[in-house]
Amino acid sequence: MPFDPDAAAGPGTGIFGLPFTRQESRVVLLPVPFDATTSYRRGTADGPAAILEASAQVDLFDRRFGRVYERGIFMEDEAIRIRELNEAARSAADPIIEAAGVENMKDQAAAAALLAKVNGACEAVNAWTADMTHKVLAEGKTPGLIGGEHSTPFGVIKAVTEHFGSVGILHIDAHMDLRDAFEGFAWSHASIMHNVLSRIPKVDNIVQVGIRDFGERELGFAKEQGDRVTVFFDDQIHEELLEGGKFSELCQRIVKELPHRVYVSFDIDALDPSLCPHTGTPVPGGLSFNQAALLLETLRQSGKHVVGFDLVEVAPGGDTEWDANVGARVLYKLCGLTK
Ligand SMILES: [Mn+2]
Repeated sequence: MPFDPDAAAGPGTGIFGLPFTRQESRVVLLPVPFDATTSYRRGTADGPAAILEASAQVDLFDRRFGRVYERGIFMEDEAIRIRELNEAARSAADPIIEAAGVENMKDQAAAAALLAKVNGACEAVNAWTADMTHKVLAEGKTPGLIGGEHSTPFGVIKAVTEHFGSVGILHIDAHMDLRDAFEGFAWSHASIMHNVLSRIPKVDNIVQVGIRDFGERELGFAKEQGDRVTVFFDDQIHEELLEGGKFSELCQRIVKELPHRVYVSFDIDALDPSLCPHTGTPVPGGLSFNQAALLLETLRQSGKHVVGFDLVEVAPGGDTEWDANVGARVLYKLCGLTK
């Protein structure tokens, strides 16, 4: 039977109910079920599976993005290796998180051994995602990572810079994620952009949007980076809008800060927490779904080349599939940014 984009998703079909093989697809999604450094509330390791399930409900024609599915979108199976790394890293991380950081632990030798285990697991995840991304890029396809916590896309960002050269990052998040390690974890979810800025010189700049929860040291680090970090704070955005500013103009200003090649890192907690109630570190305020959609569409219309993306921190919870439902719809628009 020919594929009918308006029909209900059939059993055994792929992400968004699509029939495509990897070979037929221009977008390849990598699920990374890893959440070992999440300090407040875990659960994002189950994000990819929940998004896959909820994605069957997404209508394939998007009024803004059109026939996104025509690119072919394929989601890889979860790698058992990542689940194993997560289990090992979680049990090593637990006593550290309980003590609120490695420096508060009584037995410092034991603490150092646990920390080495967690950091080692994170490095293995980074190596795996970089390797997988290089394979996707070598086939001329676009990679999209589905987390998992926000530590997971480091390898993808590294690989896209190795493949394409310099890129800018559109970082949509409630948090700056600029901590120099958090609770001792070098690869913490709260440190992803610190690691990107300090370890990947080919990242030209990061443009952060939706930021509303950060430490003073993070702010200092952002300032030290000069032009390399531009922050559109959530309260500033909303103040401007309350005073009659236009969100469409704001989107233009945001996108203008980015170079031609762009990587998009979308932390679901950038959105209003009513749209992601079970995410790891929810914060009041945030972007509405339509604001996020308009920002992504502005990027698409700019003609810039989106070389890859991630969607992280989506966590299913309770007896509702709401978080994954929202996540799947954001994911579809992210796929719509690609060539
Ligand atoms: Mn984040």
